[in-house]
Amino acid sequence: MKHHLKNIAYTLDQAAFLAKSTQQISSNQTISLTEAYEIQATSLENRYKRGEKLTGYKLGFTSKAKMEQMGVHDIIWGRLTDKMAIKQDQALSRVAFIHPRVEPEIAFLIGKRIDRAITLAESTDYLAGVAGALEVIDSRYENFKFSLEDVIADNCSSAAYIIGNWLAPNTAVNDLSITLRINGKESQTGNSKAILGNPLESLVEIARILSAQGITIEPGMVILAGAATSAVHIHSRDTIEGIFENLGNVKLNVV
Ligand code: OOG
Ligand code: MG
Repeated sequence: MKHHLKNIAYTLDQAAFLAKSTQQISSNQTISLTEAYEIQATSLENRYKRGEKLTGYKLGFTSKAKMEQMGVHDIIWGRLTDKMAIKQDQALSRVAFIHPRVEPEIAFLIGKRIDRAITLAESTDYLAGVAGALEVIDSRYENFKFSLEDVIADNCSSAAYIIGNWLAPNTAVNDLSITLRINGKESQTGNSKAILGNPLESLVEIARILSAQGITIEPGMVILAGAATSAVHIHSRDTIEGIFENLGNVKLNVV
């Protein structure tokens, strides 16, 4: 790997580790999409060296609301680790992040190894569960501003996630209303069909993208389908609730 790409990977990892923002890559150099994903993979190596384990994958910009909020119009994918996983009843520490935002997500628990492209019809055969979830994103770039390549290199702003109770794999996930409530007040509302027309399409997409690169999705891994609504800034002492029709609620307290 080219030396300058390795340096960017290290800089982004340190920005996340120290919760200190860094300059956009695109403000002074051009990188390709392939290089952006190479930076992401290399940056994650630093986390693995600190003992973190890969727990799954997330998709980004799978809904119009997200694309329009961030001005990026292509599907992206990133990696999740066990350090990002927050257990139910565990609080989120505001100071561990730069300028965190929260968004409601649909989560899939993989039950059967995926090593090829799959169809929508067979997608649920690969699941062990489905759940409502909250994702905390925290761009490592100043002012949360980035190009498509920037955000991919930055592991798609992945920062933390919390998953509600897992339900049976055949539980309906499409056409469900989703509400994000902050401190008891409705902040965002959406519908899960805003995610590629059906959140299960996110599973189809990630299977297609990763299998083409020889990356397998293993049983026990989590897939986040991408938010159906805009993301909202988090402050200390916030109480955040994701309310998912058919899937239940997910609560997160910020300290
Ligand atoms: C990038 C991550 C996008 C989603 O659900 O669309 C994402 C960002 O908005 O900073 O997680
Ligand atoms: Mg997301």
